[in-house]
Amino acid sequence: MRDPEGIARTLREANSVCICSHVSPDGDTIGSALAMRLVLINMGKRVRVFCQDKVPDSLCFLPGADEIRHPEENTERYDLFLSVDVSDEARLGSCAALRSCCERTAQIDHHWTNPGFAGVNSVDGNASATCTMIREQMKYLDAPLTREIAECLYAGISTDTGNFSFDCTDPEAFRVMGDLLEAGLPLADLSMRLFREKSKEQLKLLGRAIEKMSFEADGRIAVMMLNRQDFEDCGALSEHADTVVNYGLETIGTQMAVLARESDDNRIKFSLRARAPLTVDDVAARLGGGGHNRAAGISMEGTLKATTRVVVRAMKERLQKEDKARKK
Ligand SMILES: [Mn+2]
Repeated sequence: MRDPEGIARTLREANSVCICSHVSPDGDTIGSALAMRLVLINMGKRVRVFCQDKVPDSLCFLPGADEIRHPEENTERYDLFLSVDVSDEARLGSCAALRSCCERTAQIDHHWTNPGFAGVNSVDGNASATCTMIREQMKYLDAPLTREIAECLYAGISTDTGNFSFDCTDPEAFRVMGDLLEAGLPLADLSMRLFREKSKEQLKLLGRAIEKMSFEADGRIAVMMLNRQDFEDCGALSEHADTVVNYGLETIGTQMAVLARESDDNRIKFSLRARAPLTVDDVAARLGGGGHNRAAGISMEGTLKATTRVVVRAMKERLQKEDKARKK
């Protein structure tokens, strides 16, 4: 349940706040943390933001990103521990230890599965992003929306809604966007940075993967493979291939896509995608992986070709199951 009043009261009572983001941070948890940081600084509080893992390069331009600290660097005490966009305690990672340096705990989050692990909880599984909840929270704090805060909130809302294209994109997301634009959000510049820009290494690798793309099951499955030589030739790292699989799924006629890449630990890493109503989390789970309905991953031992054959076979079986279900 949402509790913006409870959170507002708790924040007002605190003179110092320790804000925490989740492990493997994304735009929503970083945007929420940095927006709250600015809101609380403007209210005269002492604030520090923590995250166990490094902020992704694509988010480093956000105001205050260079102020984010690793939890082990902390030497201070705080009145309040506030986690944002953290669905459960495990997602705090090593930030969990910071709670012993704080008097009270609170959280703002939008995951259905959140068990309400803080002292004061504002949780709403219907919110498209934690950042939309932060915008509402600001109203309860009478906090002015500055251009810098708008940039942070935009990063969260735009990434969690897939740049306003996922099913979770709701009227509230657009209402908040109206506020952000009024506050001077440089939309064209930021959307370029967040959704279009790629490094030369990323683009070269993408070219390589698309050139080698093949199709199975009459074009319904797109298969992409990147071996160690491809990464070397492009001067690229494994993370540069993170969004490559989406291009497979964007091919007309495909319903599933897989990217197989040789990783440094001698394992083969698979990224799976599906269009609705097909799912890939079940395919991944069968082979020891996991993930979401339409975006899942697997890590396997073996050669690139042999393991890819195994994964593609499982994907074909998933397609056949869907075909049978539809005939009924
Ligand atoms: Mn989120």
